[in-house]
Amino acid sequence: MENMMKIYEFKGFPNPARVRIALAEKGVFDKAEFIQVDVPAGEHLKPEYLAKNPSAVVPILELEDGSVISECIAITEYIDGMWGDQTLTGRSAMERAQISMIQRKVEAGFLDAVAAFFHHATPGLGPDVESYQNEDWGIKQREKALLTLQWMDGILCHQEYLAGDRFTVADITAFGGFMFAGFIEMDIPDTCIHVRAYAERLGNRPSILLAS
Ligand SMILES: N[C@@H](CCC(=O)N[C@@H](CS)C(=O)NCC(=O)O)C(=O)O
Repeated sequence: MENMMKIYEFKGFPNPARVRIALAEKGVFDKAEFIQVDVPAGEHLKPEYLAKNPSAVVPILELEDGSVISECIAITEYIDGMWGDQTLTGRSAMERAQISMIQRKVEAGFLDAVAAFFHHATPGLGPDVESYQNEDWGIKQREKALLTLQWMDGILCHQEYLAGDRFTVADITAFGGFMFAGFIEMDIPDTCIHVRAYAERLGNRPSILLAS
């Protein structure tokens, strides 16, 4: 089939969900074949997978010519650019810059920070996978995630989505953060009322229901 893509992932994990949501939003879920990499069992650390992604994380996208794209944001750029209007990553230079700016802040400040807390300040994926842990740093990352939620609350008190009045990749990244936070039972503070309502709205979105 034309443009058939292989997605190496571990279903149910937050970063793979980001790519699934992007595919569902663009209506091209059926153009992807999903290949499971058992991350808790350390399959992503084996030489066959490292040859595809030396960063040892899922997901990756592999095209029919063998080229590989890693990093959810890059994979989403590809999917968004390949099919239809660039609704997720933006059309004009200004729109693209604004979406990119917010996405990056949410990724570094929330999703990656929650992930770092999990990997460093909890048993994470267990001793076979967690080769280095720094608890103090993990705890600091949790504080960073809470500050980012406050910042998001300030945005969401006057607009429906993080990068404006429509759903973009910044919201997909935020949902990955909510998934991760839910997984480790880290609550969204009661004070972040706009974030709490937004997380619920996202959770009911058809693409997210289909993908996560
Ligand atoms: N920045 C990466 C993050 C990918 C990532 O951290 N994936 C997790 C699964 S949700 C993973 O593979 N973790 C394996 C590990 O930490 O050993 C992306 O955007 O794709």
